[in-house]
Amino acid sequence: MDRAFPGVEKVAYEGPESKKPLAFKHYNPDERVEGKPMREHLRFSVAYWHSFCNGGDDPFGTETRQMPWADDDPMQAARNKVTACFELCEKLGVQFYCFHDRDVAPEGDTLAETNENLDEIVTLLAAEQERTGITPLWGTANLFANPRFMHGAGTSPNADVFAYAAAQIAKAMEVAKRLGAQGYVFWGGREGYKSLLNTDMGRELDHMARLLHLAVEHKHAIGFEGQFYIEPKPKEPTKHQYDSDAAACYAFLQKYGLVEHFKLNIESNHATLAGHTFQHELEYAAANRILGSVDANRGDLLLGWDTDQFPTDLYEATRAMLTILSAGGFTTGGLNFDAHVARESFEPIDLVHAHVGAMDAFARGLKIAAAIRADGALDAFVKDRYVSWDSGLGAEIEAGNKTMAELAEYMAAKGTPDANASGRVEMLENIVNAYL
Ligand code: XUL
Ligand code: CO
Repeated sequence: MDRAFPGVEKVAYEGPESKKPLAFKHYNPDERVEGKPMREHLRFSVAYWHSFCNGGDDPFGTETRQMPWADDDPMQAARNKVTACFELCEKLGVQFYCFHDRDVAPEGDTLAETNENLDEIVTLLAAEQERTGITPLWGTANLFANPRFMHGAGTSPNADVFAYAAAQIAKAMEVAKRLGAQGYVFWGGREGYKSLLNTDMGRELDHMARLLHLAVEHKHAIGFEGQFYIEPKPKEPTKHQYDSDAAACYAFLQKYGLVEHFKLNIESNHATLAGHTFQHELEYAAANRILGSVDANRGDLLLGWDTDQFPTDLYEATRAMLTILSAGGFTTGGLNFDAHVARESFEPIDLVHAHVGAMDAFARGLKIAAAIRADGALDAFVKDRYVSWDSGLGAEIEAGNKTMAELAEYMAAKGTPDANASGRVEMLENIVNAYL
């Protein structure tokens, strides 16, 4: 394979007036927003699996995508994907990529052969990283595609499958270390159940926690310094996934003494599958100081599955950036486009259009969120809404200085509480719209 995206130049920032499809209208990497260049706020990442492995098949039809990196020899295809990935990242000006072990190299007949395949490709990835300065935002292990994981990985009733998962994680973490990945994600692909009739839920949760504790120990043993994340998702492929949403993950991490070792990787489409908004999940993670990274994509609210579309909704991007900015922004995390092109968008250039639009949507969301924050209209309203807690009775309750009996006595003497103030929901929605 020569070039995967021939004829595509490096995508340039041309400003909001540009009509050129493959130009950024809003993403200007060096432009400073709240004192920091946009590239450092947004930390975009290309997802290896959707971009270079997923050919567009669905339950009703075969692959449609033209993939110049394809080859009958799976190792040659893997080598070609490396070239294609770095070509795409360079042309987009994206600094990061994310991958599962099995995205970058095919499985062999034995674990040893599989690891050899991986090592060969990781050497190529390292060379391309050296050439370009592009590095992994995070790595992960695919513990869901191979039939051996049909009952789960960490939650499998088969202890040997648990051991296989551990071996795979150990190797994937070593690869992440070698490539300088800033993080490592645990998405519990099949860590859940199809039927409770055959499931010992309590035991499965204990096993999952054991696997994560082993991962923490191994991380320290090999000196990998990346951040660990759990990626919540409520269903698909299992009927119920244990990491169903941010709150379930937080409860799990607390129960098993893992909170200090993990943050969350919040995915927009997973939030909506859980019956939450994307912003809800981000806020919940931020409120509990476990907001780590984001898989930026979009679902279709009329469909009940993980459609993983590229994110182009400005309102959604604005809301997300409001929460991310107020949480202090990303440190090790970033915006990974866990998204694939539509089955009918089958040409390589469609992948470039998709990323350019998504990057521009988040750049615009960032600028709009920063403008809203600069005026302080929303923040001032929220602060004022809780003013009764800033002094007097509220401050005493917050400080733990009042008993329930004292509050009963206080209210008995006062008779009725101070009047409520309006929540002004529509006024606030109008304020946000005024910036879009
Ligand atoms: C699946 C999903 C995964 C994780 C990484 O829905 O989002 O691709 O992001 O395993
Ligand atoms: Co994801």
